[in-house]
Amino acid sequence: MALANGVLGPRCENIRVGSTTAIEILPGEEAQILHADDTIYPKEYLPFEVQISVLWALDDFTEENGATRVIPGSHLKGPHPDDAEQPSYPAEMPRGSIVVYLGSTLHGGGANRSDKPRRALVNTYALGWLRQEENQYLTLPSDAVDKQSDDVKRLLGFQVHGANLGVWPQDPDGKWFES
Ligand SMILES: O=C(O)CCC(=O)C(=O)O
Ligand SMILES: [Fe+2]
Repeated sequence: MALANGVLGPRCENIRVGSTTAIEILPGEEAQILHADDTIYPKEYLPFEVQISVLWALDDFTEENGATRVIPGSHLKGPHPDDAEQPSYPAEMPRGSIVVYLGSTLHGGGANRSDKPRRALVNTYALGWLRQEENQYLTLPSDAVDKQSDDVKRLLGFQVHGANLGVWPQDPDGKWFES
């Protein structure tokens, strides 16, 4: 959270979880196409980083089993077809580690040439004034949201941004009444 706030905090009042994904790459699967996760947003209007991704290894990540491949520095060049031809490197790491990449960094799951699945979780975090990749308000039943701490509710998007953006009566910070 400190990393996410450090990268995104200067451009918003609070940050949001964008998406929460579980990924299992099975033995024999080919490498994913190298891509930037922030292409869900119209980046031509946003000349700065708007999200970061945090990928948790649920198994040891090796080049053989499909460790996430990353092109270091690709966030500096912008979306150019040639960027995908730069060398990519596997984020080899023990289970329980994370790899963090900016929304515009080219990356992708590797090919799994081992005989076991390679599992991961990916959370993205985005500027608080952007629409979230996954619609948490429709995805999560309200009784499940009610059980969360105020900090988790805020992260899920149940929090106003500024004085008026996304007001709702049960906002943990009570902005409904101020707006
Ligand atoms: O599973 C991985 O290593 C990366 C997955 C990924 O980049 C994605 O699904 O956007
Ligand atoms: Fe990705």
